[in-house]
Amino acid sequence: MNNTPSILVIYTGGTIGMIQNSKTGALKPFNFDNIYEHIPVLKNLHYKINFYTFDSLIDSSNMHPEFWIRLAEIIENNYESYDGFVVLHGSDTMAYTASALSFMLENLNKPVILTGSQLPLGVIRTDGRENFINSIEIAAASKDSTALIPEVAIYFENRLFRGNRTSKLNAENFNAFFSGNFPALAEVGVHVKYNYNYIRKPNFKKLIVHKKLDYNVAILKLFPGISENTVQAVLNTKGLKAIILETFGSGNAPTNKWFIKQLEQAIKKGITIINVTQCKKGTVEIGKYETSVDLGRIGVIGGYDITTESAITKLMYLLGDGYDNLTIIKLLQTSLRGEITI
Ligand code: ASN
Repeated sequence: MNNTPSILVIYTGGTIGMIQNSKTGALKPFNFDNIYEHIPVLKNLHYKINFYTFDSLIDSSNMHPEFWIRLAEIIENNYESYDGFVVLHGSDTMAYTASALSFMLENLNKPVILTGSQLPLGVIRTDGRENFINSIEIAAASKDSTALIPEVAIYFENRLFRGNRTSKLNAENFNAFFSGNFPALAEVGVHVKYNYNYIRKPNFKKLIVHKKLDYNVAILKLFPGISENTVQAVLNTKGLKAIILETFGSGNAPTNKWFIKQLEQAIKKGITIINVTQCKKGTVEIGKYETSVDLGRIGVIGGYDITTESAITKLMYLLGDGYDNLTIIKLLQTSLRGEITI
C-alpha cells in the first residue's frame, strides 16, 4: 500500500443518491457526478478517491445476480490499483449483495464495504453522509500495510458487520441492519473500535473471482396451515436445483406425512434442501425436537446459523461452480467465508 490510501467508490443506486420527483414525490436515483456538492468535506480526506458509476442506477429491489457478476468484475479489474472498495447500494437488498460478493471474491484481502442510507444525501437530516464518510475511512484503514478489514462488510449507522451475517431489519430507522449471530466487526463513536478477534485474517493469496451463479433456487417459508398444493408447486418448479426450507425455531417443521413425503421425493430427484431458521438469532439443530427428526432422516441439510440471504447466495455460488451434490452438501456445512458458526 502507498502512504496515501486509494479507494474506489462504486455507485450502484439506492436511496443514498436519490432525489425526489417534483411531480410525484417518489424517490429515484440521480447522477453522482456532483457528489462533492453534497459532501464537500470529502475533498478534505487525504485519500485518493475515484468513482465508478453504473450506467443505469437502480433501486436495489431491482438487484439481480447478473449485476453481482458485473460488480465482482469491477472489483477484480481494479483490485491491484486500490487499497479498498466502497459500494454505495440500496439498503433493501444490500445483505444479499454483500453475501453474494463474499462468496464470489475468494481470498479477498482488501476491504469491500457496502453502505447506503435511509434518507437521500440531498436531505438535511441524511444518514448517508456519516455512513459514506465512515465507510471510506474503514476501507482505507490499514496496519503494517495490511487492510484492517480484509472482507466484505456492511457499514450502517455506526456499526460494521460481516456482510454475509447481516439482514435488513428496519425499513425506517437509521439503525437498519442486524447481525444476530455474529458480533459487529467495528463500532464507530468518537473512535473507530475494531473488534479484532472477529475480523477475518488475510491469507495473502491471489484473489479468485467466481463469476458463475446458478439461480435455479427457491425459498419455501413455512407457516402454520401451509398447503400441500403450495409445497408441491414450489418443489416442482421447473429446473429447481436447491431450496431453502425456512423453518420454525431451531429448525422445526410440521410432521404431516404428506409434507415429509414431498420433501423426500424432491431430495430423491436430486434437489438439495437446506434448513434455515426463520429466527433472526440462533441456530438450526436437527433432531433437538421431534419436529425435525424426519427432516434429518430424509436428508435435509442443517444450515446452522446462516441467514437466508447468505444461504441463497451460497447456493447460487456452489451450483454455479458446478459442484456435485455431495460436495455441495459438504460445503453447505462448512464455513467458507465466516458465514456460519459450526
Ligand atoms: N429502496 C431503497 C433501495 O434499496 C431503500 C434504501 O436504499 N434505503 O434501493
